[in-house]
Amino acid sequence: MLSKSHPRYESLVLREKIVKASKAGYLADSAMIAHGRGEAFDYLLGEKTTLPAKRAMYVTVAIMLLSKNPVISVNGNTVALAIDEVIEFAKSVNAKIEINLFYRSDERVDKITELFKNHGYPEILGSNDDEIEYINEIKNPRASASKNGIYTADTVLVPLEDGDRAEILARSGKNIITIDLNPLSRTSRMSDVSIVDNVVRSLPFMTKIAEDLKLQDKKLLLDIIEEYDNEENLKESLKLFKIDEE
Ligand code: PTJ
Repeated sequence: MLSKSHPRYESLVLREKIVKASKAGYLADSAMIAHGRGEAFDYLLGEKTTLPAKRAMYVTVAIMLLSKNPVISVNGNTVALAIDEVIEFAKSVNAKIEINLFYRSDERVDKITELFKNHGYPEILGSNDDEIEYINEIKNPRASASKNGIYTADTVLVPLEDGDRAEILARSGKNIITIDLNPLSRTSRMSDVSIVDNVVRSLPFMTKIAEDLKLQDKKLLLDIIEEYDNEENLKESLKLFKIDEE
């Protein structure tokens, strides 16, 4: 039993979620390593949502609200840490959710599909019953894409991954957005919008932004997108990492 008075309480709660999900059998074997990497970056960030992250989140919501077929891709870690937050955000911007695993196995996909059903979201894409296409250029199991989801999407949010998929999807003309605590990851560098923040903070934050932006004119959303420079924003994010006492 974790005590709320522990100074690292929130971080320990997240670790416990990862351990529980690992025991439930739907995480990748290396999921804890990926989590540890995220934890380290978050530590250096002061475990707070920064201004550049907030800016990227406004742009994300604007893009998703203007998209015809926005899709949120989820892997084992994202589900373990933030399944309800993903569902809430997807509903707020009218996006679909698709299971896409780097270490894909039918068993893991079934378990995650079941979990979404239990959390009131039976319409999950990328399940073993779904119509799956393959993106040729991607040479690993992330190539699988639901015909009605990532395959035909105009915008894809790919949280918590470091790989070549963002670059390949972006090249195919889709808007690619990531939530990654590591501003130096290949996915962060290759995405059109990179939110350098923890998925557990950014997803609920974006649900709130969506409530506001949904009521605004299309022109304002277009202006938010137009004014944004991801490279500049990533540089600003990087500067906020604390590597000394000052
Ligand atoms: O479920 P699967 O089979 O798709 O596998 C999922 C993992 C995460 C194991 C797989 O995608 C993987 O190995 O990922 P990487 O290459 O370790 O990349 C994970 C990225 O997510 C790293 O850049 C981390 O810094 C970042 N990260 C970790 N935890 C968080 C995070 N970013 C945001 N929020 C977090 N909580």
